[in-house]
Amino acid sequence: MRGSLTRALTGAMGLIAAAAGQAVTAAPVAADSVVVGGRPARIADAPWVVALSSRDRFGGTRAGQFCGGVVVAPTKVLTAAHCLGREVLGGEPWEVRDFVVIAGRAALRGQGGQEVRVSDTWVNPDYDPTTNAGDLAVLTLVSALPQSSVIGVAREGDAALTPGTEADVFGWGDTTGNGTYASTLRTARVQVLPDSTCEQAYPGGGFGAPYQGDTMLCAGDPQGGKDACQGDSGGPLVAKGLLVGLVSWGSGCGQAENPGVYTRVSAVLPARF
Ligand code: 4AZ
Repeated sequence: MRGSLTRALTGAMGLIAAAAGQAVTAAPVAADSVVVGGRPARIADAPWVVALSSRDRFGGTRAGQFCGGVVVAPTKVLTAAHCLGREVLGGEPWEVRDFVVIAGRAALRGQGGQEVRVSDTWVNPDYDPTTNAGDLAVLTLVSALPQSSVIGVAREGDAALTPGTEADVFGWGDTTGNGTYASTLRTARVQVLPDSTCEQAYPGGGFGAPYQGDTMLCAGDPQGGKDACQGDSGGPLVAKGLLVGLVSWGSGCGQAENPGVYTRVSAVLPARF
C-alpha cells in the first residue's frame, strides 16, 4: 500500500488488512454508494462476468470470491495482473490448488453456473506492480464456456473509448467503501473520462504513481457516488457492448475528485488473444 491509493487489494485481503488495523481505503462514501452506487445485475444480461475464487484462501461464505474477470473467448478469461500477485494469493497461481473461475452465477451463495479450473495463467510481462501499468493477466480454462458468454474487446480508436461515453462496471466488491462485500453481482453506470482528469487526480510524486493513459483508462461518475471498489478488481468495464477496461486501482471509492482507474485493454492485450 502506498499512501492513500488503494490497489492490489481484493475483498478478502481488505478484510484481513482491516482486521489488522491498517487503513485499507480512503474516506467512506455515501451509503448505497459496486461497486458503490450500483444496482443488482442479472447474469443473463452480463454472462461474460466471472468471479475468481479460492475457498481455501478466502473462505467459503462468498464462494471464495476475491476478484472479478471477463470471458473474451470460450477458454480465455481476462483479469487484473495484481489479482494474481503473491501478496493476494500467498504464492503462485498454480500453487492455489482450488483456484477456479465461477461463470454463470450472480449469487455467490447459490449453485448456479459452473466452476471451471484454470490450466494456464499468463501475466503481462510488462505489468509494473509499482505503478500498476499494464495490469492484465489471461487465464486459460480447462473446459470451454459457451460462445454466448463471450464479450468482444474494444480496439484502439473505437467510439466506446471516447470520453463521455457511458460505461458499466460489474463486480462483487465493496458496496460502501467500508468493507461490505456484495454476495450478488452488482453494476454501476459511470462514464469514460479524459486522460487529463486522471492525470490531475493522480499526478504521482509523494504518494503513489502517476496515471499513465497509454496503459490505463479513466472512468467514473463526475458527480461522485458510482464507482468500482475493493474486490471488484479484474472485473469488466463495458461501453457500447464492448470490453474497454478492467478494474485496477484508484483512491477510495466513489469520490468525484478521484475517478476509477482501469486497465486499457485495447492497449495491453496482445493481438494473439
Ligand atoms: C481495489 O483496491 C480498488 N475506486 C479497486 C478499484 C478502485 C479502488 C480500489 C476504484 O481493488
